[in-house]
Formats: sequence, structure tokens, C-alpha cells
Amino acid sequence: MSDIQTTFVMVKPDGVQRGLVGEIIQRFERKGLRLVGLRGVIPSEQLAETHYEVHKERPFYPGLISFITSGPVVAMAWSGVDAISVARSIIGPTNGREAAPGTIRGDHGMDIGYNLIHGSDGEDTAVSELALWFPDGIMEWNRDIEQWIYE
Ligand code: DAT
Ligand code: MG
Repeated sequence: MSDIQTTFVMVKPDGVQRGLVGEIIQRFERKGLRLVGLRGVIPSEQLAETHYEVHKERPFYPGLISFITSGPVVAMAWSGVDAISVARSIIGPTNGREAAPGTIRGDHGMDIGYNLIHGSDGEDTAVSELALWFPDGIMEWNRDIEQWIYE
């Protein structure tokens, strides 16, 4: 079996405002990923700026920070084999208009900034984003149905 990874996923303020939290969580659950962290928070400027530090020179950065701090987000940690790329494929590409139907952004989004959801893009970012959003750590637990998810 390949590597078990844990990835950071966040429903952004547009997803919460539009009532898509349950729909989004259900897609990750049904896929077979294991929920190991869940937290609702209205991000502070500092939290948002640290999270999106890599984009701080981009023209869209000020708008991105005000969007992410505008209301509640739902921060999640999902675990499974290749969880980082599996989550990114469930989410779809950045621009909802270009994302394929069947992905979260493709089924629900029409915009590049208001794109509903974030997912870590690699192993290093997953580690740093999980530490940032879950400073008290994530849940350690064994799932009874694991034997029916992986051969
Ligand atoms: P992704 O969220 O697909 O990993 P990213 O890391 O390139 O995309 O950018 C982070 C977020 O910044 C993205 O989810 C939405 C926003 N963003 C990116 N490019 C943008 C653009 N050209 N205009 C407005 N917002 C943008
Ligand atoms: Mg990204």
C-alpha cells in the first residue's frame, strides 16, 4: 500500500454561507477518507495571512485575505492513502468555471476567488497547514470499516 497521508481541507466562507458544508463533508466521507480533525472558526487576519503567505505578492492577495476573514470557515483534516492528491481531485481546479462536473468546484462554483474550498497542495504544505489550523493536534482513532476500504 502507498503512503497514508493527512491533508488539510477548509470550507471557505462562501461554502459556509451557501450551506454547502454538509454536502462537502459527505463527498470526503463517501470517498473513504477518514475524518481526523474538524473545527469551525472565523479566521483572524494573522491566521489568514500565515495560511496564504505564499501568495502575498499577488494582486489578488488583499481580496483573498478579506474574503477568508469575512466569516466562518470549517477547517478539516482528512487521512488516507495519497490523501493529498485524492482530496485535490475531489476539489477540482482553482477556477470553478473550468473545473469538471463531478468535482466540488465544478459542481458548485462559478468563480476563481469564491471557489468554496481549500486543499493542501503537497506534503510540506499539508504538515504546515495542519499545524497552523490544528495547534492542539488531530484525532488519533481506528476506523472499524478500514478493512472494507483498502484491500
Ligand atoms: P488552489 O486553491 O486551487 O490551490 P492557489 O493556491 O493557486 O489555488 O490560490 C489560492 C487561492 O487564491 C485560490 O483558491 C483562490 C485565490 N486565487 C488564486 N488565483 C486567483 C486569481 N487569479 N484571482 C483571484 N483569486 C485567485
Ligand atoms: Mg493552493
